[in-house]
Amino acid sequence: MHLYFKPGACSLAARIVLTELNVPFEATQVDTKTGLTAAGADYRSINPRGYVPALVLQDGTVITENPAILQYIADRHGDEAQQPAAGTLDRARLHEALNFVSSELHKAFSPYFGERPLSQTEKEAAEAVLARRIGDVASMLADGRSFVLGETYSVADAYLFVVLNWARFVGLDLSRWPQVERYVSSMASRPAVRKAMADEGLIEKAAA
Ligand SMILES: N[C@@H](CCC(=O)N[C@@H](CS)C(=O)NCC(=O)O)C(=O)O
Repeated sequence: MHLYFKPGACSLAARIVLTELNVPFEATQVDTKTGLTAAGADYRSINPRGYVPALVLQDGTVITENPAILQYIADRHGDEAQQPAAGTLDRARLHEALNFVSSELHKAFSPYFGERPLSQTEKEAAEAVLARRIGDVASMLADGRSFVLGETYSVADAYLFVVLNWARFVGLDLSRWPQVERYVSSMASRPAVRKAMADEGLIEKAAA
């Protein structure tokens, strides 16, 4: 498998899942601004939409879109705990969470990652939307659950963690939502998460 990524971007979720499941993979960094891979190849010939992640299978088949990539990896390499069986309520909950992260939470960060810095008014508007969505995460975690599905780690946690972790890059203090702050710091301490982040140069590599 081959993962196309940008350090710290949403593609980190797939790297976390591949690392958690000990799936061998190669990774190539993409500059989404120039549309070139680290080797100078045209990334749009892999994902015509130009954004990361893209997962390329052994036979050259390309999968894009985080929820599809994460579920594919877990279906092929995970156990039923990480990826509940199709038709179960837990599987519906997993879809619910992946779709929420993808279409609501992830997109609430989009204004911060545009071509130019936000004006004060735009910043306040973006922060109001983002705060509402992080509040939704806080409500989901309010019963004390450790993970999206309860006490069982799933691929939705990898994606949720990666997106929530952007809060510190945009200067949003998560201490307003103590359960969310606890969730992020607990996820950040998982060995696979640490390794994946170190492999993208986001944190120091652990001493061997
Ligand atoms: N719907 C896509 C969104 C992917 C996405 O937003 N990727 C961002 C990084 S988190 C990106 O590559 N942005 C660069 C660009 O759009 O040019 C998915 O879920 O995979």
